[in-house]
Amino acid sequence: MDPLKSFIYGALLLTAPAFAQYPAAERITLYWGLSANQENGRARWELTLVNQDTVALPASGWTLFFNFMRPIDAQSVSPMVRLTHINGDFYRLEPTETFTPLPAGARRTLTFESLGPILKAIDAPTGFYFVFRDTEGQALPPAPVRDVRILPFVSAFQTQSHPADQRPSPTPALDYYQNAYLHLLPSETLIPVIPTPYHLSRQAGSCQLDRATTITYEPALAREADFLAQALTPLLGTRPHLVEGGEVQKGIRLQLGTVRLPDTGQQVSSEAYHLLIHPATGVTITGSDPSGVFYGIQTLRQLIDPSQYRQASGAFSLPAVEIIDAPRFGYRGLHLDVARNFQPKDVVLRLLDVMALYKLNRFHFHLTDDEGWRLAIDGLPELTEIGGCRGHTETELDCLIPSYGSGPEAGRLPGSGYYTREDFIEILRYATARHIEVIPEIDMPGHARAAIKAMEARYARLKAKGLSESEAAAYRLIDPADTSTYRSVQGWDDNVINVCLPSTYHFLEKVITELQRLYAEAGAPLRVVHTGGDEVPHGAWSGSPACQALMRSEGIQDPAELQPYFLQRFHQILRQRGLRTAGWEEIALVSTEENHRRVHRPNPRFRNEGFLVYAWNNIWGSGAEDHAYRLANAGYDVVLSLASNLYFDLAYTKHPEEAGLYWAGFVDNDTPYRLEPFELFLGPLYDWLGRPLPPERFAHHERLTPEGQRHIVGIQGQLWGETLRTPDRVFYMALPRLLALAERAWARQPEWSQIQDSDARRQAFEKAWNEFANRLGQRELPRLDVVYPDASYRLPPPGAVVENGYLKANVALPGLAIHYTLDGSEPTPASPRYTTPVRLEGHGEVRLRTFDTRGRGSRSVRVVY
Ligand code: TNX
Repeated sequence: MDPLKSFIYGALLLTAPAFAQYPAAERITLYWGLSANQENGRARWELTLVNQDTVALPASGWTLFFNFMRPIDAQSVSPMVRLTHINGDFYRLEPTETFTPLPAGARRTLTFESLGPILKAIDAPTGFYFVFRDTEGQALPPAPVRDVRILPFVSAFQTQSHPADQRPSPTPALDYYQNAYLHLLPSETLIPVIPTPYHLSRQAGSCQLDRATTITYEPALAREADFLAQALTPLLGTRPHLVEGGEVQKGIRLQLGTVRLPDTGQQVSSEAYHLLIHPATGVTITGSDPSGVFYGIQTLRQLIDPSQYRQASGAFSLPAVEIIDAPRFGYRGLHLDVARNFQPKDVVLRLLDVMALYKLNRFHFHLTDDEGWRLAIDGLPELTEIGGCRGHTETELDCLIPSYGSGPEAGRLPGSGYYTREDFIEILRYATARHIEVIPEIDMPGHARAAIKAMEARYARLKAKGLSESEAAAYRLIDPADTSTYRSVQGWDDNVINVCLPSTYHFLEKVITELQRLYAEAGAPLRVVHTGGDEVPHGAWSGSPACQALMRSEGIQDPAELQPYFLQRFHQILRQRGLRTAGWEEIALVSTEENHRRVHRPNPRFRNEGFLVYAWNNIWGSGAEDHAYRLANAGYDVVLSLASNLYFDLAYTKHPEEAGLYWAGFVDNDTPYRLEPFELFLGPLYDWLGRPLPPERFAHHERLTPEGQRHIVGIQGQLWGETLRTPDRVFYMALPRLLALAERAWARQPEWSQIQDSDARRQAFEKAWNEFANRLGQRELPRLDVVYPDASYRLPPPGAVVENGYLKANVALPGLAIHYTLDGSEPTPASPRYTTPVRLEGHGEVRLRTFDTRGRGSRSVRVVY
């Protein structure tokens, strides 16, 4: 060897130990598969590491991080690795002494047991990444594992959570028979508007609008006129002419005036409208107020047949009708959690568009939680710089740890992200122009980890800069001497703010002040602040010297009493500023022991404080099904946010590939529609496992009193964010369920809910739902295709059977197209369209998918014959 070469070689040898050899993370494949749902309520699963690289995965020097939404029993894990729960849903896996190197090309399977059954691919662990260490023990940059494969759910145990689980998993045949009562209705028989107007009468003829159309409006309606002009522009190919005041010959007229309901003659002073479309006089919208005019405009938009958008002829026609309309409930809400996964501003704006189209008027903006703080607050930059960021971190002084598969790379969607002041003001203005009130939620004292960590980072930064203890700790949210231990529902052991510190209230005042500034700058009304208040883990504050001192001075016996103490102070801060206090049901409940059972009762303490209470936790079979009624009967204003019918983060169905959670059951398109706010106990009733619940089980449940009825102020759909990893997923979960929510929130109490006989009621329900499902399939979903094409709603897969040599297929929303193939290929819109039974010869396989008018397809289903 020549001297130079041997020198280089020697130098390499000397430095080589610092570069331990590891396979590239991109060349490691992980397989995850469910092995069993055990009778003891645990799930068993396997993780297989396949080393596709040419170097072995060594026996030490590496850590594999991942997220998993349930507790894992560390003792159950294969002994060659050690599993540690870090916090929340974040875990670490390291080799033990018994781990032998995994050679190039080899695979190794590890087994795990976690609490709770697993039914879906979406339950698989996510966000895997390696941290390798060099021989000095220095961590190398984190290396994400990109190739993670979920083994298909094919066995019966994988679709059954428990031997008692009665709920069937969807198959093409099951869907076919479940859809059997639905059928395509002639389009001209459908009610042309969602939600159903209070009164609609069709008149003869139609009204033509074209490029010469003028919109005349009263000065107070300039914003509504502008909204209408924008909505009509794509149809006319030009912006219609706007005229303030004055008389017009033909066109659209917007005005304020008295609106009376036709049957009772009752005058409605807010959100009501009268829409008259007349062949001779054109369109007149009279609103009780600008909101009423706005809703008249939205109805007008829906009267335009979606096919007219595609013609783009510069003109369109409207059927002659008279509509007199007013909402049943004043609160018609949608909630969006942007903390668990962040949703960019454009997604929020589009959701607001869709809400407005269907006359929803409250946007409950869940801006903060354990896993993120998403709103910039002037003067507290750490809240978003650290609280709005997730990534690999040892200290959490720079970023929060990963959650929900957000991975090691800080600053990336959807784990990281926040709204700047400008973004938020734009959202507020956009909502206000659509008559939507934005209710901000600052979730406290639990679900507050992002704020806590951000304020700890602030404290550390200011201390390091040499500021005094009191200056540095001015906004601190924890008592550093607190020895309490607890575990929250989502697995956190440090997510509760300390309610005994002056700095906590200082922080609150600061945040509320900044919120008020933002709203004022946007010209948006801030009337209600949602304080969260949900799921405070037992054990919090018990080991805090600051709390012990406060309890002594306030005469508080039990640390659990500190939550109402905090609420009282939060409420005071809000009241002083003229703001209303809202919160999840926990803010108005106390738990007591009755007949050896823990029960929750309305807390008399706050009943006259004007709280707005969101009732949510109503798992059927839990005994808590009447919390909403108890609260309303006790005098609390209640928004029905019930998980069983209105949690849009729950999966539509039990199919393993249908994404979403399912802790309170499944929420299909008709589930929100079935919810009659005044009749929660209409049978037949089933528990969350699908087992029939006899009426005796509800003998002691409270029924809604006439007084209680007045306290049901409305209903709301919830989009919790744990699984909302992309904008498409947000719309998939929101739509079309949001339209059924809107129907229940706005339309009159449905007739079927007032029928006593259960068979007759079922028949009436099926008739009503069939009509509504036709409206979705034939009118509203095709409208979304052209008006808001990015609002990619879920398409239900077809039901199908082969019987007596014929293929028969149907769909849950009549009007959607079904296309099929017989050659094993994936159906496309170019494949034959199914309209009537198809004769099949011999044996083979049919594949079918539902399509929208844009050519977007559903999950494909397969029938073998
Ligand atoms: C319960 S509802 C929660 C949320 C979760 C949701 C998931 C409520 C007040 N708390 O933190 O995201 O379930 O469905």
